[in-house]
Amino acid sequence: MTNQDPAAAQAGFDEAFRASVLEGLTGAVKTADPKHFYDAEGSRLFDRICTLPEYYPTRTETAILTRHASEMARAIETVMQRRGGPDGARDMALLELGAGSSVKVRRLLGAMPELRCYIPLDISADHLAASAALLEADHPGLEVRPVEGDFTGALNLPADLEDCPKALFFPGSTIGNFDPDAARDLLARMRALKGAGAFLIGIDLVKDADVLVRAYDDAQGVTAAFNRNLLKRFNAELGANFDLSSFDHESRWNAAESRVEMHLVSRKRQSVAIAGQRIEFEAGESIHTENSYKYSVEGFERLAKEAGWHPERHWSDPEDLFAVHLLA
Ligand code: AVI
Repeated sequence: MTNQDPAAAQAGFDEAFRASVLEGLTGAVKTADPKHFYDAEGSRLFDRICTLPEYYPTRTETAILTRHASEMARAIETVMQRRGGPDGARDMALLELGAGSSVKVRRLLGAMPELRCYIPLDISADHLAASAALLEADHPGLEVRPVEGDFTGALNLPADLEDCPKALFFPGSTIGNFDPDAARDLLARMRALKGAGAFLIGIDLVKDADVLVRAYDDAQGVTAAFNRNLLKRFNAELGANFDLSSFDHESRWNAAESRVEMHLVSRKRQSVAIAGQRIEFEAGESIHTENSYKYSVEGFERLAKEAGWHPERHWSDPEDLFAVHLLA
């Protein structure tokens, strides 16, 4: 990756974004980093995806958390006590990775009236400030300590929170967007985090291929708009000239890799300008924009063990669509 391209800087392009996008589009297989989905418009579209009838993960995980919140809270406390004695549970903070607007954690907080500190960590400061104030209003006695940060890098927690016992919460099956090696690394980094004792994490389960494909290709076309929004960003922020209507959104189940893939498939042979370069597309050639890995309960437990965690137990829904695991 280049550090600074004076021409790009002059053109007003964000250098890191430009370098990442060009690296993806000029590889042997064209790819885009899924983290580029989430500009303001992409985040708005993702919120809509979470309410779609075909996109079962959000409502299923929320139902699991609602139904088993008390059991989960007691199990977390037991793990924390086992690790740190009575203080381990009494002084613990709940740290949520990628908290967004802290909707799902409300189910847990309701079952943890003794909890003194909740640390929502998110890249977006906007989300954090607004929801922190609301949470404190709804949970008197709970200190909410928002931290702006990216869980794929160093967490940079404030000094007074570095050593305290921590239960981690990572809902949404977001870890499914990492390939298994990167997912294992992330789990291992969390295992090594000072004070980390328990980890409650949502994981989407392997299921019927049709259900999976439709979850990423809904009838209203919201996921297609979410996918094409990448090209919109490239046009607006990197001076590209993608014709959005000449790329089809596709959702594919890759059984060998146990993942749903999202692609943008070029309808024709075409040449696109972007950030001073030209990218050539064959008809039918795709930009591979996202992977969403799906795990069996045993498969995820294996990964967690490889990362140094002990799978304590898990909760799922009656249809076995989704699982929430507690690791210790
Ligand atoms: C954020 N992540 C867990 C979503 C998923 O299901 O992989 C992203 C998403 N992409 C399309 N629909 C949802």
